[in-house]
This record gives sequence, structure tokens and C-alpha cells, in this order.
Amino acid sequence: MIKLHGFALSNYYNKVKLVLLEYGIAFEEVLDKLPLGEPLLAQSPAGKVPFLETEHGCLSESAVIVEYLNARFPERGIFAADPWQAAKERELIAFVETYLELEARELYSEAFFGGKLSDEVKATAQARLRRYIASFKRLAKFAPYVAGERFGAADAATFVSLPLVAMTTQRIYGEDYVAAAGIDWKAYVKLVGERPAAQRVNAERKAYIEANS
Ligand SMILES: N[C@@H](CCC(=O)N[C@@H](CS)C(=O)NCC(=O)O)C(=O)O
Repeated sequence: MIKLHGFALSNYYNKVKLVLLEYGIAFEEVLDKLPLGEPLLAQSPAGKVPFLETEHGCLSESAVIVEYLNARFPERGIFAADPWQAAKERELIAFVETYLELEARELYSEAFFGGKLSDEVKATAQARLRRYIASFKRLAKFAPYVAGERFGAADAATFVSLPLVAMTTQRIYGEDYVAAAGIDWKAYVKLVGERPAAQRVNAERKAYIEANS
């Protein structure tokens, strides 16, 4: 059986877990905390979570893992059957992961972990985040799901990242830039959060935090 390695606080881990649960793919969770040491570095070469353990070997990088699951279980509909719609879903994932998550991540140390960042780092990230959140707003549909009427892989990415981007800008700049851009992310997160798979992801994330604080 497929094994998902990582821990329930990681949003990349939770994105893959949400896909596995939503599409009824059997899996086991294996708790691996950071930093990954030997022998796990042989399985996740960059020392990051999540990684997937399969009968063929291990696979890292959450976006690649989702693509592998889509290719291995094509009947599950992780991406839309229509090639254009599927490409639009992938476009959204690229926006969320490259422009939003990675940019906000530069600020997580101060936003969530008690670190201190330089004004220069904050100013650089601020300009980029404003620009990229506006870009994402132009692309996202929220009708009601991020790529349109159906829940899909783009929602798994958006659901785990968008709240963190909003909370990060609120903490670092004193303003929720996602809401300020006209994105009602709380309503979206509530909608997706009502899905049984998302409820389980959230409950287990909360339990992990409680057990480790
Ligand atoms: N591009 C990777 C990023 C994964 C990632 O950064 N995971 C974090 C936990 S949320 C991690 O493992 N950080 C440890 C590190 O960067 O050394 C993916 O999509 O899987």
C-alpha cells in the first residue's frame, strides 16, 4: 500500500493527504519529523516532506506526487477530464505554489515561529505578494471551487496555502492582503472545510499541534 511520509502540520503534506482522501486512494501515514536524517535522505533527497513510498520506490515533491497519483489512478478524476480545464487547474496550482506559497514562506519564520526578518526581506516580499495575489485573483474562479464547478487538485493546493498567505500578510504587514484583494478566502475555506476529507485533515492537523505543543 502507498505510504505518505511526513507530519500533519506540513501544508505540503496535507495537500497530498487531502488528494488521497478525496479520491479514495488507500494509503498509510508514516510520521517523519524534520529534520530528516539518514536513512530518510535516500528516500527524500532534499530532506523535505512529504514523500511517497510505493512498491517502486520513493517519490518526493508534492506537486509531482499529485501528478503521479493522477497518472496511476486516472479514473479518479484528480484533474478534469477535459484537457483545457485540466491545464487551467494546473495553471492555478502553479500560481498558488510558486507565487503565493513560496513567497509567503519567506516570511513564516517571523509570522509563525518567533524569528526576526530584516525590513529589506519584508519589503521585497511585500511587493511580490501584492502583485501575485492580484494575479491569482484574476485567474481564480471561486465558482464555487477555485477552478470552477468541480473540486479538484487545484483546491487541495489552494485550501492549504491561501489561509497561510492571508495570515502571514496580516501578521507581517498588519493587513490581510488576500481579503484586501477581494478574495473571500474564509468563505472558500469554510466550503472546502465542510468536505469530509478536509475535516479529517484539519482535525488531524489540530491533534498534531496539541500533541506537540
Ligand atoms: N517543494 C516541496 C516543498 C516541501 C517542503 O518545503 N516541506 C517542508 C515542510 S512544510 C519541509 O520539509 N521543510 C524542510 C526543509 O526545507 O528542509 C514540495 O512541494 O513537496
